[in-house]
Amino acid sequence: MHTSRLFTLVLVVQPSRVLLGMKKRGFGAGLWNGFGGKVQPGESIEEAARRELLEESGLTVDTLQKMGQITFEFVGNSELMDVHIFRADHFHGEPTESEEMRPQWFQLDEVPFHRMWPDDSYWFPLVLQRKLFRGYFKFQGQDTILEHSLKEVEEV
Ligand code: 6U4
Repeated sequence: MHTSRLFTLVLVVQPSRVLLGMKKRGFGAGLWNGFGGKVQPGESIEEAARRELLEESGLTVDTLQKMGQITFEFVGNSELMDVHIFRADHFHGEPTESEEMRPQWFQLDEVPFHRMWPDDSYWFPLVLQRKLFRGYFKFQGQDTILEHSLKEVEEV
């Protein structure tokens, strides 16, 4: 039996650039990623997304658009990660380094996919095109995708 745990991931996207954070510790350390983490008891997924964005980047947003949901399975780990992915086009504040993340803007044609989770190459373009999606990725370690599926959907 696989149980799953809820996570959030927020991409702040502007017309020519996207904000990513270098994860300094914990899961995915050394990789550029969106901002997010575990949904805590008593908060909604969107509340968690806003909290993690603020904690990790220093930014607040008015509107978060739901873009996708991806289930990750890691061989040898019975807990699935259920990651809810959001996009924000406007923000308040200045990107600020936290204990967990070092934020940096990247031009949209210079997204550092070789230093990101390998699944990002598949779904990141959909976020930029405002396409909604549902996906599944099965990993061996952090580098190898053994199986995956990804489809566009009408509603997340
Ligand atoms: P702690 O340190 O326990 O408070 P927390 O910030 O709650 O951690 P963390 O950092 O473990 O959670 O969250 C993992 C983050 O990594 C989430 O935003 C989801 C994201 N993530 C996990 N697997 C991913 C993958 N394969 N591709 C991707 N993001 C992934 O792009």
